[in-house]
Amino acid sequence: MIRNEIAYLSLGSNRGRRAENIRRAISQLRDQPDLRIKAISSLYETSPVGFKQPLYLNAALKIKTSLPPEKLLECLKKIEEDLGRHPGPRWRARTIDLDIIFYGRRLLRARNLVVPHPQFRFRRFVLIPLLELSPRLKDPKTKKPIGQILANLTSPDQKVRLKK
Ligand code: A4P
Ligand code: MG
Repeated sequence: MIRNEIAYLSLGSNRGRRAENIRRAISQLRDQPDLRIKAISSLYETSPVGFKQPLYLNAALKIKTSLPPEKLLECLKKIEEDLGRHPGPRWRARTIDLDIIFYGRRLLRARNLVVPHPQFRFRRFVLIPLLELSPRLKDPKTKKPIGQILANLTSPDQKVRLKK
């Protein structure tokens, strides 16, 4: 039996009914036997990072789980698959993205799973919801408080606003 670990997840959607997609992902996570949701951040509307695409809704979750990291990833991929496909072959775009940001204080570098998530330090859309959940949280790799990482970020083009 694995000891329960605290993990932080990032959720994002920019296709279809974005808030509904996030709500459904959370509801599916709630139904998982080996996982408990401890806290859910607000929803944030965020400008897309990377190529040009519609605005995202993003949120973060704090969970407690007995699933080892690779099983947690499998579980997230399954939920993405369940939610991400409209019927019909044309609409295969994923409507939900579920990423593992932290898994306890572990540093993982497998082919299919890197934790902490390699991009999170550059992403206001991840850092701001995380900070809302756990203001004192530290990056297990650099040991820096996430508030400090956010404060040092120079990316004014990354707009993140609370979704009412
Ligand atoms: N993978 C490795 N490490 C992880 C991890 N810590 N958590 C692997 C989750 N997955 C991880 O991911 C591709 C592969 O990454 C997975 O199969 C897994 O084995 P994916 O979710 O299938 O594809 P993706 O999301 O398109 O790729 P990636 O690299 O995860 O993209 P990102 O980094 O998630 O970026 N802008 C805003 N404002 N908000 C967003 O949410 N999201 C993206 C997607 C781009 N721009 C955005 C947002
Ligand atoms: Mg992803």
